[in-house]
Amino acid sequence: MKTSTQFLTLLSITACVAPMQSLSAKTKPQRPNILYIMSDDHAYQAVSAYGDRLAAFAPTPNIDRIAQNGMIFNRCLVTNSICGPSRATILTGKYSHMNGFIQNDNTRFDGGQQTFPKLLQQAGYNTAIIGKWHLNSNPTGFDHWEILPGQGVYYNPDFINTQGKHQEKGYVTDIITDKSIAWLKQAAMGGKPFLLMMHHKAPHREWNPAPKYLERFKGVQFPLPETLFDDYAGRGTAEHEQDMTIDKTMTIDTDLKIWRDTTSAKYKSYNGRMDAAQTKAWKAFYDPIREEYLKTDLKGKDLVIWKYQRYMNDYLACIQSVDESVGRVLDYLKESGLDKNTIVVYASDQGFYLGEHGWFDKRWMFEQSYRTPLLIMWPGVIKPGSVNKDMVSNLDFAETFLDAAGIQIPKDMQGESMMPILKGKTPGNWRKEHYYEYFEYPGPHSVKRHYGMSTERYKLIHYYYNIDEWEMFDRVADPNEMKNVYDDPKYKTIREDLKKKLVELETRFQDSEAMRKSFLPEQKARAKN
Ligand code: SGN
Ligand code: CA
Repeated sequence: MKTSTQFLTLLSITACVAPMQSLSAKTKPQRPNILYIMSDDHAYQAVSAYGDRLAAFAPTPNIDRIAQNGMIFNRCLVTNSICGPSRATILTGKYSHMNGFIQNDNTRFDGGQQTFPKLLQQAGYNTAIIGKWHLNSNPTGFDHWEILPGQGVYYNPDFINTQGKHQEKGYVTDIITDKSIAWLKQAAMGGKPFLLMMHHKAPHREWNPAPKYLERFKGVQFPLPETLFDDYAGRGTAEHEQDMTIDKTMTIDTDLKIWRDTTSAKYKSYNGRMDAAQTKAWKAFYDPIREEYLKTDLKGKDLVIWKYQRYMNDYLACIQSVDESVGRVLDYLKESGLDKNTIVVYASDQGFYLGEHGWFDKRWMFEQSYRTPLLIMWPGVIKPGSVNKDMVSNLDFAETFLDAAGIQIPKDMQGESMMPILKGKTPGNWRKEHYYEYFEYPGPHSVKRHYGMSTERYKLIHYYYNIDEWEMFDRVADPNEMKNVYDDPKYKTIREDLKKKLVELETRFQDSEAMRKSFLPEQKARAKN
């Protein structure tokens, strides 16, 4: 199914569509620029173009412009719902067990391996990455890189480039945008097509909004998710033993900025990065909330709802800066005329829970973290206002960009080019099943290791470490994924079929029980000795 479209073939097709018509037969057609914008932990529920429950309350008009001018993907899935692994998959077009970056903790991306930016660079693209990287080794395959160390911070952040580390003044989302636009300006003069990966830190925990957006949602009561008070009845040990609830895990102090002890070292170091004006804006906003909180002495469900509202205020306010950033770069592309030949992609590294199942964070194969927002515009190729429902994946991004640039897709990449989909024609043999894996246990939020597969309707999940439990969900009968039907006799035939398909997927992607075992902490400890 791999459509390794040759450059000329691609052009003969795209030339039929509007803006390309300006090219005379003799002009050497240009390869498209690629602007890949990725945020960190941006839930599809918080992109208003998806029309989810928050859409009317916290619109993202600039991100939505990409959908209006291009295509929105309703089911873009990730291979491993966590930061570094998603990024490594995007770069390599390979599952974590193949590219080696299986989890955030104690893992270093092997920058010597094949990545799509390297292949674009070798084919004459000018390549850059600006913003969050989080792969523990320095970027390779980029003509220019300027990244945040690790997770990075929101206020007056440090950046690393080939010269070392330095601090910048301001708010991280704005700085990444300024740097990106500055790079675009000079890249446009070089005469080469470009790839820019603009990677935001926002809206990652602890959701620190910019001073100008602190009050953006003042007084707004956000609608609650139906499953905020999920008790995990009927589901397994993994759901019962996780550590990611708004109720128990989310902290009043760092997460919600309601510091009860402002003399604590933690408080001081937390706010230590802010300058006087930033601190003043924060105090003006959070101090009255703190006083109110201390007075009211909320408990139980009332406290969970209050925390959820505070969480949404800050999370969505961070996204306002991201949306503004997208607006600024789209405006710049238009002003400069670059928009005509630039593919603009907006995605997140994974999805996120905004109170669904009582959670924040990600990691699971349930929809909110398994799905990631994806919006792409490409004038003359993608029909404006297109909606796609196919199961696409972050595994496909590398292949798609290479294909769009007319570069042969290496055989060892494991995804598929989405080029036919972008042109509005999903191939008949497009994937009907998607394979998933998650490794970071023990680790933050205690989500047990699992792997599994999904079809459009069903999901099959195997938790294999410390426990040996299976789950199966029917998203049509149970869209909120609250009922494990694995042992329900009514589903026996479907279950057996899914299990067979799961084995086929493992084989196809060169995964196995032995492979999973090789990544267990016990194995790693043994390997070190
Ligand atoms: C930090 C966060 C976690 C989060 C991981 C991974 N804790 O450890 O909540 O799951 O990052 O996030 S925090 O208190 O430091 O914010 S990821 O996006 O990098 O995968
Ligand atoms: Ca992330």
